[in-house]
Amino acid sequence: MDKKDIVEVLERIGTMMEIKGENPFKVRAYFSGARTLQTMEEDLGGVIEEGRLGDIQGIGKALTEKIETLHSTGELEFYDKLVASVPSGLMDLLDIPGLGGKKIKVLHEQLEVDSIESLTRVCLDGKVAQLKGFGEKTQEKILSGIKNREAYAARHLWWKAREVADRILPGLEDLPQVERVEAAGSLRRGMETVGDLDFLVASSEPGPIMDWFTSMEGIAEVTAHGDTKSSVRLEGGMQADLRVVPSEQFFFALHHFTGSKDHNVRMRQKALSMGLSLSEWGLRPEGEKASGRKAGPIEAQSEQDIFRALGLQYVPPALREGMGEVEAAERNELPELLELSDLKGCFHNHTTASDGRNTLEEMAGEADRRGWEYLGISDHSKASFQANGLDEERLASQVEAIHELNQSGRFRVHLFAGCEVDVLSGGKLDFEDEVLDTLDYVVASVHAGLTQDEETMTARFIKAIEHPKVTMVGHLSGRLLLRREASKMDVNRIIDAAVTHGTLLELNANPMRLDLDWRHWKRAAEKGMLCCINPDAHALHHFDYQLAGVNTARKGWLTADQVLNAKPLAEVKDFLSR
Ligand code: DGT
Ligand code: CA
Ligand code: CA
Ligand code: ZN
Repeated sequence: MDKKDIVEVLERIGTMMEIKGENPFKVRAYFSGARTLQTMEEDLGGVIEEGRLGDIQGIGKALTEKIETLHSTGELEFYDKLVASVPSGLMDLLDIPGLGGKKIKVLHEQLEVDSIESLTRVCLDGKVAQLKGFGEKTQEKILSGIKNREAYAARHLWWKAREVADRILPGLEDLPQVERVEAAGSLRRGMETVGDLDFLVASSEPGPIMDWFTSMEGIAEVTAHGDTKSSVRLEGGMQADLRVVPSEQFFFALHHFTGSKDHNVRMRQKALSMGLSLSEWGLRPEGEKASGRKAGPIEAQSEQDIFRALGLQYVPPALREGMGEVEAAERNELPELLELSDLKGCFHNHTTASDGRNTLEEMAGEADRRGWEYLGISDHSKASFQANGLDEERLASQVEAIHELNQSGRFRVHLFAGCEVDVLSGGKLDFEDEVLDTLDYVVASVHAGLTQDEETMTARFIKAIEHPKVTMVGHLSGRLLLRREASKMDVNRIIDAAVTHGTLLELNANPMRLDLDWRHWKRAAEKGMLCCINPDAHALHHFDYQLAGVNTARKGWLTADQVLNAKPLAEVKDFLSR
């Protein structure tokens, strides 16, 4: 078992012991052990091999044995027994924000709560509000948490959906009967969350394809098995549809099942205005079937052919949201969208100095490997103590280390010294101006007090935006897709303030954030705001998130010249020194 999974097991042990009301010191030992392990820089396997695990502060004898057992065998009897002794419905309650082991224990003991259903009931009866340490507000929060959980369960992060689709697509491609295959729907459009997967195949022999699809690995349930259409539910809850069409229909069907519905409606209107009828089966003169006239259907060897037949510029899937793309395509005014290869670096990244998993040197090496021209390092500031935020002294030594690395010529990439500075609750920054003046740039982010009212939150961000040292705001809305709603704020006023003060808003590319949301970017960029796409990397492989960020930027109609980190180093240096 690897370190990440062991950390999770230790945390679950701590929570289950809390629910069972065990000695708080023992409980704490598991949580702090998990945290110690998580932030440990050395390789766990090596430390165990050298018998040094027990020497690490925060990992006692009992924990050492358990970690070693988990590492070597992937199992732990103690854990299995604990799992068996706690009702499984109680562990589901952990998905609800604000509920931890302690509160769950009280709910279980005093109100006999043992599942989401029974919790809903006692909340609706007003019994939770009367418990000591809960109150009306907590009860309301629990109820809205339950509601969100239901809504969230039906959708999946784009990143996850893509991983699943990428496992299924090669299997379909390998079938001899398959002529073409594509994943359509919201996945192809790059939506931040995906309801179900929509596979489309061109073939004249659908039978074996249906059989393969409904018996492939990882299926929990076959919900439909037809001649040309099947649906399955995969382990983990995701649903997938597969349709097989004759190859002459393929691109019409691909366009139709890529959607969105709103886009399709506009396209059909456009076709009708030309006396044509567009559907998943084809494009033909309107009323052809009814009248039996033989004008013949229009052929498409690609989606481009369909748009061309309607006198339209090609609309990339990212833009097919019914937000004016058909009208823009009529006028030949679609933008040339940003591409992943346009990016030349990024600015919001963490190292082991705060809560990242890799050192400054490792991050620089990875940036080199990816051929980036520059890399900004922005570890947390001191107010983010839970993320091991830097104080003035540690920040100063990191800045020095960055300058030395740049001078040493060890890496091709140019490092920018920055910081992700907390915006405190009144809008003040976590560092004084003298400290900020030593940095190349500043990312200002909110990490605490996310539930302030709209006016307070808006004013808080605007104050940070007005600060001359703030280069950009990090993950503005604070949302965690499918887990936490965006904070309340007036985004339009914040965008206006950012434009006025020449401050950027980041597009945080973490697949759980994708924040600022793509729906705002077209308007923001039209007002003259620059975007900056950042992976918020806490490990080397998080640089991959830039792909999700670029998808989101494309959905926001952004072009390369509207994105700071698509600019070459010299221009970026110039920009930052202004
Ligand atoms: P999702 O799965 O909720 O993330 O969103 P989509 O867009 O993948 O929607 P889905 O899977 O229901 O259907 C795939 C596409 O098929 C959709 O984007 C457009 C097309 N489509 C499905 N049902 C209809 C419909 O009733 N009318 C129209 N115009 N198009 C439809
Ligand atoms: Ca879908
Ligand atoms: Ca579907
Ligand atoms: Zn961050």
